[in-house]
Amino acid sequence: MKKLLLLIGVIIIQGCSYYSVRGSIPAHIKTIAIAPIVNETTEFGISDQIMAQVSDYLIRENILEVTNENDAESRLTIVLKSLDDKPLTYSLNSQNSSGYERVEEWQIQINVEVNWHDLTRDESLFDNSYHPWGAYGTGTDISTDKIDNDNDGKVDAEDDDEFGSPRESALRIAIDKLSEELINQITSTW
Ligand SMILES: [Ca+2]
Ligand SMILES: [Ca+2]
Repeated sequence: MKKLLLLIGVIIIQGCSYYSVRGSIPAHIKTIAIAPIVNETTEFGISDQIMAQVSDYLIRENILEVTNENDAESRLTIVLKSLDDKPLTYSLNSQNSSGYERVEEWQIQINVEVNWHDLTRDESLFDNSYHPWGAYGTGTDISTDKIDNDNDGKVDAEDDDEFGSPRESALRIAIDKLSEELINQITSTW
């Protein structure tokens, strides 16, 4: 009986904690501004892409109102520290005449540092780093490369997220993951 009561208690507490989609965001924070992305890499155009995808995600999830910094109660600062393009797998019979292995699959990884700052109290809400990645092959389109580019268990036609030219699409996938991880962090930090 004690165990049963305990179980019921746990269910009630868990039920309450999922009550709001805002998760545990401090009650006085209702707006967020995204500071201009700092790009410390040589990858061209990636700042705009991160800005667009993270804002889209925030707006779509509708957790906080995205606004300009003058009106915002909190500020998200995103610094792109580095970007790695590295071989993930090699084909089995890949030794060519020159003795080099042929790369069959690549992984593009972005390394990002993020700070979420409470502008009303001038204090940090969190500091975190993220290392999301996407995979791509040597084909023409990631919808037909037989690679699970976002590592979600669905490959090519099974996955709505897998489309487009290899490297650009793998980068989009990495930024999508960044957006998702960031929003999860925002709603679960407190
Ligand atoms: Ca997939
Ligand atoms: Ca694929």
